[in-house]
Amino acid sequence: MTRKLVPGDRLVIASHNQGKLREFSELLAPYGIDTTSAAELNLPEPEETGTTFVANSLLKAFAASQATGLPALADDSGIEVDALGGEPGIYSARWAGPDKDFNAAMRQVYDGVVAQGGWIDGNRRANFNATLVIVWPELTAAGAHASFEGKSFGTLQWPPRGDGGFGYDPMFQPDGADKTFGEMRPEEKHAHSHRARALKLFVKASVDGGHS
Ligand code: ITT
Repeated sequence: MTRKLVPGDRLVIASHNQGKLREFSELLAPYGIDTTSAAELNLPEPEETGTTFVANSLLKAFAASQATGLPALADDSGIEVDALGGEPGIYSARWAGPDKDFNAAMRQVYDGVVAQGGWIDGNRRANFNATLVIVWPELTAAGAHASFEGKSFGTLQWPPRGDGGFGYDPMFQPDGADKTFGEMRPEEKHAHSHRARALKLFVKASVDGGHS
């Protein structure tokens, strides 16, 4: 059995990250879905004990769905730096520490790359990953959840540029662009972003009228 959201259906976005929530509301606006969020509902933040994007995303979606009885969509995401063997990856939020200091986290990425042989072209490749999981509370077993992955490949920049977006945006320039995500307007970022790509797959599979 498959399930699709129709206009007016309620969906909880299982996130407390205001940057992600802003992007989801922009990207879902055309479909008339009534969205709320884990942050707005004051749901507890589950501990991210998984070792993969999909495991952590499932854990967040499941917790929000259990707490609300609503379909829940979670996003586990991060930046994977080639020269760092894919780190920080699923630990991207944790590199910013309890104060969510992304200037310090970006500096840690920069220092790590420098330590791996220098801030040279071949060392600066990276990609963002977003893995979305939808949990349908009323479905069981096979149909109860599904995952969708989007990636954006590009080059790390130093110093960081722009004050738009969130997280690591000012130090990432997607391929085919001459601006960092931090310098882009929201719709420019969506044209290149991992989250918009994953959401497009979600919409196609799970939103009525989302196939076009
Ligand atoms: P939730 O779990 O509540 O959704 P979180 O910030 O803890 O919020 P994650 O565990 O998925 O989310 O961590 C992902 C981190 O990766 C996030 O905090 C950002 O720093 C970074 N990140 C993900 N997508 C990004 C994007 O589009 N631009 C910049 N940084 C991004």
